[in-house]
Amino acid sequence: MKKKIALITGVTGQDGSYLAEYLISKNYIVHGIKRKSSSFNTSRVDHLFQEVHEKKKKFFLHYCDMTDSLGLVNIIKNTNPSEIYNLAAQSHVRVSFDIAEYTTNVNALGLLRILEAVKSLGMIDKIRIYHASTSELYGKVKKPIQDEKTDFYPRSPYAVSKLFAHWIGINYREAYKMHVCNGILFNHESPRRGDTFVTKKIVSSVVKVVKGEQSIIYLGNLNAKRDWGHAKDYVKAMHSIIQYKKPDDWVISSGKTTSVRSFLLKTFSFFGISLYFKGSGLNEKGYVKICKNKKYDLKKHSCVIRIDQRYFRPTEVDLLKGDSSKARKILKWRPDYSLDKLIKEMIEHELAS
Ligand code: NAP
Ligand code: F7E
Repeated sequence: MKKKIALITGVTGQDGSYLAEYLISKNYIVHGIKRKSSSFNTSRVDHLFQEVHEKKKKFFLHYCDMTDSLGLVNIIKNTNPSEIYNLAAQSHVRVSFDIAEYTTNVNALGLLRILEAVKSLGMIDKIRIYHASTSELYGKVKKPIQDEKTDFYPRSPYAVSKLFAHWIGINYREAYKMHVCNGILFNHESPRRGDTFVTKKIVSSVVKVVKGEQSIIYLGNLNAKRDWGHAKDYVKAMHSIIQYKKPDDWVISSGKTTSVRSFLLKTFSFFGISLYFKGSGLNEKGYVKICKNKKYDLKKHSCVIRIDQRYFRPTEVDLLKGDSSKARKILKWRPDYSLDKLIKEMIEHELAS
């Protein structure tokens, strides 16, 4: 049987790397786009490389950038994919306030460039496109639980750029009958999460604190609530979404919401450590209440958490909680990971590295 060919933008990122693995396991040939960097940026996919001269190669990388229209045209033409997964993005919400124009160029116009490339190459009927939309679109939420019908209220340049991409995908679907799907994915994490996202930062910092390599963890808004899942579960949903007979928009979420504070407490509790908090706002501090494990030299009442203004956003998304009933019912999508299982895996990875 002829192998399916997929093209993944953002293949060197958290999701791109898990998706590439998943598609290879399903017998796909996977082409990925990496951008030029003066330092190595392929650590998440290095294990997928095969000898360049090997005959049955399943994984290929191509230099390009989401800001390079002609480069995208050439790669789509030369790789001839039947599925494109557009995962490339400047994906950090806080950073999008600092580099708003760049974020918009990559995240909003990036998808438009792909759509135009597919259209001008005359490949509309040959290619299905999955776009990485996001729960950040809900922003200042209009409903306590968000689904595909909930109105959007984006709260950052990142979210506004993704709003454009979301709608331009729908517009090309309706205008040119392109098979463009939006996966409205809620937060998903893993040991491969970028170091400056809150879950990865908390896990790696807590491990450093218990090992005695760091004394204080500086964080921002501890009261924000997120609906966290595992990236491995979420890339499976991407594949199901693109296989579905008609292009559509899908919420993918765990359905549970947890505050940053609770995530922090849970992570410490894996080491037998409980905390208490004193003070408020920027003066709030977290202290060790009990350290059950004698292995860790953490004194009772020692301060381990402080708040730093720099990690706050000018406009925050306070609460996200997704209703993924549609995907669960129609696509039969079910996550394997609970939040505790996710944290455990992230801690074990951190301890081993
Ligand atoms: P990530 O780890 O930050 O990966 C982003 C990828 O995009 C990386 O491969 C990055 O390359 C690449 N990229 C950035 N700018 C680029 C450019 N100008 N040209 C080409 N490639 C570029 O993000 P992720 O967590 O895997 O998320 C994947 C996608 O889902 C993103 O679009 C994100 O916005 C969206 N999303 C994520 C979540 C989540 O919770 N993870 C939830 C909803 C939606 P480098 O490796 O060189 O930096
Ligand atoms: O922040 C709070 C922060 O940066 C989560 C991206 O993948 O998911 C991600 O966006 C929460 C926020 O992720 C720190 O204020 C507190 O409320 O891990 P995050 P995010 O902003 O939710 C969505 C769905 C995407 O689409 C994005 O691409 O945690 N927070 N203290 C902190 N956040 C960070 N980063 N660092 C802190 O020290």
